[in-house]
Amino acid sequence: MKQNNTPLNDQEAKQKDLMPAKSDAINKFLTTDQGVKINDDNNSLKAGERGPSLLEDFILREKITHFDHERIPERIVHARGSGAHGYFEVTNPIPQFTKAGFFQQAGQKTPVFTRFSTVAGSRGSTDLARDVRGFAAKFYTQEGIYDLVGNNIPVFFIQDAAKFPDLVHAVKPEPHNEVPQAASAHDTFWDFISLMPESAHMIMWAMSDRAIPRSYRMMEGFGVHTFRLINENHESHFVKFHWKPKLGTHAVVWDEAQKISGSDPDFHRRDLWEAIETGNFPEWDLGVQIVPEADEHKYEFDLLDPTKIIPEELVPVTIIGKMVLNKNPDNFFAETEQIAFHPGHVVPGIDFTNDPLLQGRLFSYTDTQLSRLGSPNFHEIPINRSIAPVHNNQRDGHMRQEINVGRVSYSPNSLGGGCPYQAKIAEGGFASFNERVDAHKVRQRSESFSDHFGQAKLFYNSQTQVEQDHIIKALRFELGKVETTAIRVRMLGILSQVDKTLADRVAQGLRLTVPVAPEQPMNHGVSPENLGGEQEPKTVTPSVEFSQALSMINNPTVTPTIASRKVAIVCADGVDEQAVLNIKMALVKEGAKGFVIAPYQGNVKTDKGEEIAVDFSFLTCSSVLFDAIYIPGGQGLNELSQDADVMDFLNDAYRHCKVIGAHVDGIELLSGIAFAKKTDNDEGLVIDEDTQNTDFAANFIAAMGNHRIWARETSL
Ligand code: HDD
Repeated sequence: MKQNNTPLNDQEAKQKDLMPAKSDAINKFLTTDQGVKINDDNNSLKAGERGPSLLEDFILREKITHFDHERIPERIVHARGSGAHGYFEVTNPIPQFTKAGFFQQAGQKTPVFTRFSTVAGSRGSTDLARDVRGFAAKFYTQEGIYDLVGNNIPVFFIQDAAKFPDLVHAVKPEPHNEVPQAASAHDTFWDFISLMPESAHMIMWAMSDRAIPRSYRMMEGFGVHTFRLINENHESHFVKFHWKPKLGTHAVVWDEAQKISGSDPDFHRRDLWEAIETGNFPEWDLGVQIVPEADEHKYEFDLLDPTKIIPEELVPVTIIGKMVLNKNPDNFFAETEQIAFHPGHVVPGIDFTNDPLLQGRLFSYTDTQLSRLGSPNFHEIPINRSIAPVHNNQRDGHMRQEINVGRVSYSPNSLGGGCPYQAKIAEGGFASFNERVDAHKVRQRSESFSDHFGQAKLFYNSQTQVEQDHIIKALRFELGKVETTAIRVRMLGILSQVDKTLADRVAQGLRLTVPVAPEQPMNHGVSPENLGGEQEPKTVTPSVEFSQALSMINNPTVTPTIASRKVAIVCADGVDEQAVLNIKMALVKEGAKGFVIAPYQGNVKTDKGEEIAVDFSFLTCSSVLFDAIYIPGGQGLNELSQDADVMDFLNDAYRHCKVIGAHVDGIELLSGIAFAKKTDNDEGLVIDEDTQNTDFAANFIAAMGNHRIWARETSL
């Protein structure tokens, strides 16, 4: 700001190298919350310039009071997250299954806000924790708010909401010392899991690379529970929802995830933000698996059991629409933090099943919004407002925004002409599916929920060798951090019921022996003698033994693309200028971007005596933040070969199976890295014979399209 407190004009801002700020305060006076213009925001009101501050200073008091109350309780789970605005567009209407208005016509668009999250960590925790990712979409439909509050994993740890507080207490930092943050690798989590065989299927997913995504934009999403679709004839079909990312489903590797957590804990948040700012709008197809009501009992698993998937081999996924996220929030707190999701926010045409996990959620989410947002009026916060008109007799309460007029706030009434009045079903009134329920009141789990290992096996068997190795390593890591040997052993007992070799290989890493007879208690944390209404666990052989869709590597669902991927161009003074320009241009054409990395910030001098701006130095970034590396030729290579940071940079990129493009002279540089001797026949090492070699960029880009060179791992 200038001395006289007037804003900088564009010219002055440019001279000062300032980005023009996006703000609703441009050319506006600073005021108090009551709209009074402030003349001095830097000095409190004092009795004399060296005297005490005066209580009378309403400006100071207002500012500090507001500041003191800036935080609201973070979400008890899913505290860490990021979101964006966009739209959902119908591509394949399904009126035969649902009367929901926003699924009726091809081309029809509905605004959405979608928030992605981790589960266990606090609001400020790292994005790259090994964890399930939340995938929650709010649809602002013409018939009211619809929330699809799912995860990036299609099953859950537990079958009944009664166990949710226990699960969350177990995974959160331990209560005595609040350690560890955003990590399941500790005793209380594995103690609980080892006593809950129903979590075996979910554990396979959570220990797989699904739990360390490359980007929110490269994750699948799932509604998890079986829901119902209801059509105009009040007929019900069961439905499972799937989000399929346009960019494919990709992950990082665990060593990389841990290093990203240090280099850029905001990696996923930044990635989503930057992609949208640069016009690389993330996109997902929405798919449904539909099961007719008559087929409710057709499968060897129960549709109401949230620890089970419906294999795509049994019921294919039909794509019905797409979601595009094309606008970042203007204000993180107002939108991303205050958004209130609820699986109970449904519109006519969508309904619940009796999944006992879902039923518990239907209570929990309103309750949690009351505690987080502090008032039953949370629906009036702009990000939560329905675009369908809201009229009812709910009144008052903390922070009420609506000024309801008139004297009538009750029903039935005659003074208000009976308004607002109920809508008939034909007028769009919501009516629950009239499922027949005729039963005893019991605390019991259905016998059909008792197979805990069949689908865990299916998942494990559907993984490629590399993916199975990653699951084994993850389990060795997690159980290796567990201090109590009895918990490790009990967990090996669980794993042995999924797959003997899996259990043996985990055990080898822990120097333990897999117990011959897995320890009981074995069902829902209840010992056999206390089973009461519980059912003994049983193992069912799945009708599908291998499912292509469950593997990320086996299942390249999309045409390979490098759009929005980042390439580090490793440079130093004397670098081949033409090579840098060539690769940058080739990457831009594919929607990707090259970044110049050098031993120093500022610029590098090229072989032609020009200067190229440096994006990051080896100090301010590391190769885990990039998808691929390019080493151009030139004099700079000598300097680079002397630098230990450069060697670490390349070593990591190589170990993390990233594509490395190098000028022939740059290969020398690679001879310094640990695994260089293994580089023969490596499809991820793309050699640039000379700067005129036009094939190089095409080959480099084609190799990058495969995401990672997994063959390197099996040969390490
Ligand atoms: Fe939950 C938040 C997803 C089971 C209770 N949950 C929350 C969010 C997601 C999920 C994505 C974050 C929404 C956002 O971005 O604001 N939760 C799930 C899934 C579950 C699940 C897919 C199982 C299939 N959750 C679950 C159970 C309970 C809860 C069984 C309680 C009985 N979940 C909550 C909550 C949260 C929440 C305490 C915390 C903050 C919030 O709701 O708004 O109510």
